[in-house]
Amino acid sequence: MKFKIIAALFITTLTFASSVVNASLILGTGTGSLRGNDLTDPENDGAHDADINYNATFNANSEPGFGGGEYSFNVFDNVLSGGNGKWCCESVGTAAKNLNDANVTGLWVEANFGSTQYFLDAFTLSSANDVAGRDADQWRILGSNDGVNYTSIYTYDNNGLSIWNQRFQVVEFSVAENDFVSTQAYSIFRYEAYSTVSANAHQLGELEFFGTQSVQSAAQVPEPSTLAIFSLALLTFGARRFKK
Ligand SMILES: [Ca+2]
Ligand SMILES: [Ca+2]
Ligand SMILES: [Ca+2]
Ligand SMILES: [Ca+2]
Repeated sequence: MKFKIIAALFITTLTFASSVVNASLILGTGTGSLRGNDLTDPENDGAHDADINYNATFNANSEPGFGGGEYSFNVFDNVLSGGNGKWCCESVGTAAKNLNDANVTGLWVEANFGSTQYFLDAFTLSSANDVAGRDADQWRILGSNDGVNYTSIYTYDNNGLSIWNQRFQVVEFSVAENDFVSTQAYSIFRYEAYSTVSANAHQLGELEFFGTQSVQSAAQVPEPSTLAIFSLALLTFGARRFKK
C-alpha cells in the first residue's frame, strides 16, 4: 500500500516535471485570441495581403511575401484564416533533426527592426487550418543583431508532437511565465522550423513578437531636443563669426 502511494507520487512528480519543460499558455482560438499590437505592427493596421503599414522589414528563405500562394509573411498579417492568412506548404521533412548540430537548417521567416534592439518578453505562435500533421514539432525562436550570427532564445524539440491541440489556436510563451529568459537585446527575431509532425508540408498561422526596447538602441537615436540645442549653438556660433 505504502509502495503504491510512493509510486503514485513519483509518477505525479514526473508528469508535472515533463509538463513544465515546454510550458506555454493557450490564449484561445481564432484571430480574436491573438494578443495583437505586436512589435511588427504596434498599430495593428498592416494590410492583409501586402507589405503596407508594418513596422519591420521581413525576410524568409521560403516564399518571402504577403499574400501570394500562402507566402511566409502571412504569419505577420494579424489574421488567422485559411488561404493567405497562413504560411504553407514547403516541406522540411518529418524526421527528427539533431538540433545540437550547428549546421542544422530549416524553413525560416524573420522580422528585422533595423537599429532598434528589443529584449524579447513574449511571443505567440498560432496553428493554421490544415491537418495537424503539418504543424512543426521542432522549431526555434532565434535572435540576431547582424543577420549572420543567430542565437537561440527558445527551442521546441518534441518530434511527433506539436504545441497545439486545436486549429487556429494561439499559444503564448513568455519571460513572465518562465518559459524562457531574455538576457540579450536583438534587432532581428527569427522563427525557424526543422521538422513537422507527420505531413511533408509545413504550416504556421501567425507569429507575434513582444519586447522591451533596449536603452542602448534608444540612445542611438538623437532626441529632437538635443538636435535643436545643437542647431541653436551652431547658429549662435555662425552669427558671432559673421559679426566679425
Ligand atoms: Ca503599423
Ligand atoms: Ca501582428
Ligand atoms: Ca496570419
Ligand atoms: Ca517530425
